[in-house]
Amino acid sequence: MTRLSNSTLAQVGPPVGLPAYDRDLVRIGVVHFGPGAFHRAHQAWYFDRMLSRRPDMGVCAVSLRTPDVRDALAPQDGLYTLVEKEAEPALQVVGSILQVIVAPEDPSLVFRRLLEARYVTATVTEKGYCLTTAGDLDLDHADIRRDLERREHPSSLIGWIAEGLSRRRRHDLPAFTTISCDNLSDNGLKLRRAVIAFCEARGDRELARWIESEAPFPSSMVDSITPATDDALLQQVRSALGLEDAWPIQRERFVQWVVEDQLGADADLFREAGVTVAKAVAPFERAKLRLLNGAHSTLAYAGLGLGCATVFDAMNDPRLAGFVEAMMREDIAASLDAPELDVPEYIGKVLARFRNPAIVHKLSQIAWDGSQKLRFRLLETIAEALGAGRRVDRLVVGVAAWMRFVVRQTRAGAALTDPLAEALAAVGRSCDDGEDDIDRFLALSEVFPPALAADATFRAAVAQAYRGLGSDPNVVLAA
Ligand code: CS2
Repeated sequence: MTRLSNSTLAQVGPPVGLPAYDRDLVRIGVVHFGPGAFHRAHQAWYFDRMLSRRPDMGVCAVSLRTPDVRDALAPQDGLYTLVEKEAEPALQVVGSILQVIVAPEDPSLVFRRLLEARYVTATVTEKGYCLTTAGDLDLDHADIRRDLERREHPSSLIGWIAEGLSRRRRHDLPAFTTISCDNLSDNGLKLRRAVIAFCEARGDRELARWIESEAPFPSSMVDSITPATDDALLQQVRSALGLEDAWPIQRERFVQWVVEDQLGADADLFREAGVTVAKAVAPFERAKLRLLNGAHSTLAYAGLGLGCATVFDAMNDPRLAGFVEAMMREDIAASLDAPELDVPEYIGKVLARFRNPAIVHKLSQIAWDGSQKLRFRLLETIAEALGAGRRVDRLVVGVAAWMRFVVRQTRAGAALTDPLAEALAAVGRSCDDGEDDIDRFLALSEVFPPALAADATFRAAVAQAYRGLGSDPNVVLAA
């Protein structure tokens, strides 16, 4: 079958949507690190909308390691199909990605693009920020140590941004604006601090000061449920387009991007494309991370333990659905200070999105990288609840279910997708379902901040949930 590309695009017609601008006129204005499915479902779609108004928001996507996105998109001139999975699906060809570079293959080209771009965006997942549990740059991280030695060939997002900004300064160019689009609390602040700490660690004080005063790092909250591409999607796109698309993307129709107002004259451009430009992003970010992602991870680990495969399945199990709703409405809501948000209504909408029958969102996908996700999704909420003297018995269930998940996977000889996989497997192997299991997990300082790990109330609550999940999950979920 013929491949989707610039030269075959004219064969595609309604109901499939097409780029509403002349692609020949588009110029690169954005360098994006980490062009996984989420970027292509979310930011690339927003930039596509901006291109109808201004041709200088084209995207150069940089893959930090693997060539698979480049290999799929290069023969398609960067074009791909985005499918909104609803009762009435909508298909659209997105044209904002002009180029995909595999960074290790051509670092000098990445640096050239960083001199041209006004925006740098990133979806490198939680682990890509190389942070300690205190939220500071981990100077012992292997990638950071390597990048401090070799400026010309960075391997981490932090190394790329620091050296990219350094070159702009040397060329007398203004700093680019860097927007983190990952699910971390205060993502812009943390990224900015990490880049500055990196510059200081390599002895570049002046650059650090220049970044402090000149380089914007707005925080941002991103949201749209994006299940991995599957065969059903490939088929659906093939028959709708009459063309082969090697890597279409699917997501729900709901999509939200809240960016802190450090966009200067471009704020209106972002707004017109549907972005919420806000003075403070933290209230949106916390609500989303704690309610949606916290519930997701809880459903994933507890649901997999009960034999569910997808979020939809888990929401059809009244025990899980009831538990997660109570946790959101009673425990997580109490931790939010978001006067501009109608929290009960927001919770209702999130739960309705989880029940979308057109979305096949695998719990095993959400279960990836638990060691990195738990902190932002559950542990910060738990630490605050403990500080305020609120109950934590429901909030810890996702944490205990994660421990059970690690033990189960290890016993089954199944690989864990997690940057700490080796350490987790070692813990999993030494577990015997007794009390000591909890201490083995809590000793993982990359996961649990020391003060939380040492908190007796926390430990007792996790131990109780862990025991309960092993003996009678119904009792735990009825809490
Ligand atoms: C999910 C998120 O995979 C996961 O961990 O919780 O990807 C979630 O679907 C998005 O954050 C929704 O915006």
